[in-house]
Amino acid sequence: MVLFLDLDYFFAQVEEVEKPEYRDRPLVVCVYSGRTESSGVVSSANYVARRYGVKAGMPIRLAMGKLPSDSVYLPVRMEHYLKVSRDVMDIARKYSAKMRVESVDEAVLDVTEVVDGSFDKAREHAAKLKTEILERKSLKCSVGVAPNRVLAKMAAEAAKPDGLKVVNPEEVGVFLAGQPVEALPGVGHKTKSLLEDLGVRTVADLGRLDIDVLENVFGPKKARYVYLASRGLFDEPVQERGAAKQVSRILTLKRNTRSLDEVEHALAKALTQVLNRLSSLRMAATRLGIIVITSEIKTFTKQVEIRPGSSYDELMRLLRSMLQQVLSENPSLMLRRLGVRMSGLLSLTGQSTLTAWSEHES
Ligand code: TTP
Ligand code: MG
Ligand code: MG
Repeated sequence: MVLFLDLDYFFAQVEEVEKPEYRDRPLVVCVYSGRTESSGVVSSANYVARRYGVKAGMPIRLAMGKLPSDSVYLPVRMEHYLKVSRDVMDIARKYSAKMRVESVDEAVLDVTEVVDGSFDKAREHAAKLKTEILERKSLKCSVGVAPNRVLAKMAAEAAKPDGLKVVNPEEVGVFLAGQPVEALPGVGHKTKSLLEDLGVRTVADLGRLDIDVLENVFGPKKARYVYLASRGLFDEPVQERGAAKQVSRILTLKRNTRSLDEVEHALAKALTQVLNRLSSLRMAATRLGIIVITSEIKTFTKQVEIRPGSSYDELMRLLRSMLQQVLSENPSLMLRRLGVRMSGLLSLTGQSTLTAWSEHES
């Protein structure tokens, strides 16, 4: 039995909690690229801003066009969010020793043993976790409890904001049937449109397809996943990550490009995920690298030495400059995938944190 935790509008909520004067106004946290005053993308939007159609990944300028004039725009404070994230994860860890930090604001916990397999007890357990996070960090989150990880994540998503949803084994069929395919974790735009070509719109439609049909379109690995997940059967154990020598994340771009502006969001997202992983491992890196995979599936990499605990902005600057170098050395290269790798890892023991490092060193 799995409990899935996801903080609500995480970065924006942290800002809202710490700056109560902004409460009830549309608030967006932005990754500014520095190119012009308003170039960059939205990283997180509170629910008031979302009512105007603003969401993560949107260019800041587009968001400004949608939002009223009293809206609040704040720059990301990544080190701070990572610290808050660690505090939340430390609270969550008390609710099961079998826990995995999935992202800066998500954790999965196998709670089977802690609640003796009882979904009623699991609901109480989850409610306690929500209360403790609210009391100690003033943060709201949404929690899903279900027989496996995929279902628990979907339950948490369905419970947003500030919700708690338990899907017990008898309810799985009904819960899944009503959902659109894109509610399944791992089903993005591309998968969704391939499924549409097969006449599939809902998870229930998907649950009627044979695995061979899926294999023809997606290959065996993804086919197996969507086949099982749509039936509520995809299951894998929750495991803590082992010792890491390097941490990397590679993302596929929406389309092939040479434009730095167009890849800014992917770069920021990959860096965020890498920093979050390092932070949850309590590690700091001494090398930063960029991984470029071209439209012809050639790979180029570059790396630089960094000061452990370098700021997010500094790291973004270095990544942009390495990318610029790769582009100017290869004038005909088109970017297809982009990745960030941090290596030369040092363990941050005891109470020291990334923030403590950077404060100490600067
Ligand atoms: P999410 O959990 O996807 O989003 P959220 O917490 O802002 O909103 P929700 O209530 O729907 O959970 O992501 C967690 C944080 O990761 C988010 O606050 C900011 C960051 N992030 C980005 O920087 N860019 C992105 O495209 C996304 C999706 C998230
Ligand atoms: Mg969230
Ligand atoms: Mg999340």
